[in-house]
Amino acid sequence: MEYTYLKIEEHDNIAVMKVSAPKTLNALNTGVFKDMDNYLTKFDCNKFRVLIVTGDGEKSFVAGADISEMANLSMLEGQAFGARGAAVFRKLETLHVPVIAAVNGFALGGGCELAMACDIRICSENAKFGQPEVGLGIIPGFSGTVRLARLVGQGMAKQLIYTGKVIKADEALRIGLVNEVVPQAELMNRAFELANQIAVNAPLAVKAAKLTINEEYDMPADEAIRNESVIFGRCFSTEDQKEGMKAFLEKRKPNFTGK
Ligand code: CO8
Repeated sequence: MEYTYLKIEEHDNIAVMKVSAPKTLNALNTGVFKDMDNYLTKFDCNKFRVLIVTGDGEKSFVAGADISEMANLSMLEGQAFGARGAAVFRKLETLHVPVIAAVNGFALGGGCELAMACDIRICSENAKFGQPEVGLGIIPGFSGTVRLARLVGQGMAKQLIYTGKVIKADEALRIGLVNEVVPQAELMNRAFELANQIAVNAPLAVKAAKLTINEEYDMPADEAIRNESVIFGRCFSTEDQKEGMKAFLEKRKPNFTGK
């Protein structure tokens, strides 16, 4: 399928989804969401074990929602636009394989929200993060108020959202918004290195770990602990569990098939 606003690369079992809207520093418009939704809907989680999300070019990951598209929205249109973006980001967050954001520049507003919907965030030294929405008369609308507070704590999230301040990569690392900062030239190599470290593991176990961690976030501790036991038990019905443990005992590398 051809996409207007995405560049897709597929390497063996790792896929790369690059947001590409060069005239607006990869800002998120209706077309970007349509392309993302289509790609994620048809994404083959049996074939690919990791998805990497990045932005086209060296300057910007995603510079937010497209301000020219939002400028004249009515209240109901604003709600619909926010809900559309939030639904696509939720689809990414709940995709059955891990998603790595390789943040290669500006990650502002909807760009920061896109990165936060990914499982793991790494960034280049020139990356900048922020939720500048209140300076435009709106609030984060693609679940930024939800995910930023969960990632960095309410106090820091409130400070960032109320001030709209843009922070550099080292500050994003300090507050836990990103896991690693690397030189720009190394960013995609590092993303692939991480993706490969994930891809060698049992795909059903990785998927189960992702869904379990996501699900348990909102559960009371006792329920979460019970939930983990049930999903842990289910792993013993997979061929990959048999293969993983057999390979260990036979002192060889496992050959996981995702069954
Ligand atoms: N939307 C539309 N166009 C944009 C955007 C954007 N978010 N960001 C950049 N552009 C355009 C610029 O207008 C410019 O276009 P042109 O060449 O036609 O003038 C081009 O991209 C290049 O940008 P600049 O010349 O401004 O480049 P600089 O290097 O000088 O500055 C910045 C880069 C700092 C990233 C600057 O462009 C900027 O501040 N951009 C806006 C960042 C921002 O405020 N993002 C948040 C938007 S709000 C949001 O994301 C809300 C999400 C929730 C929505 C809920 C729905 C209701």
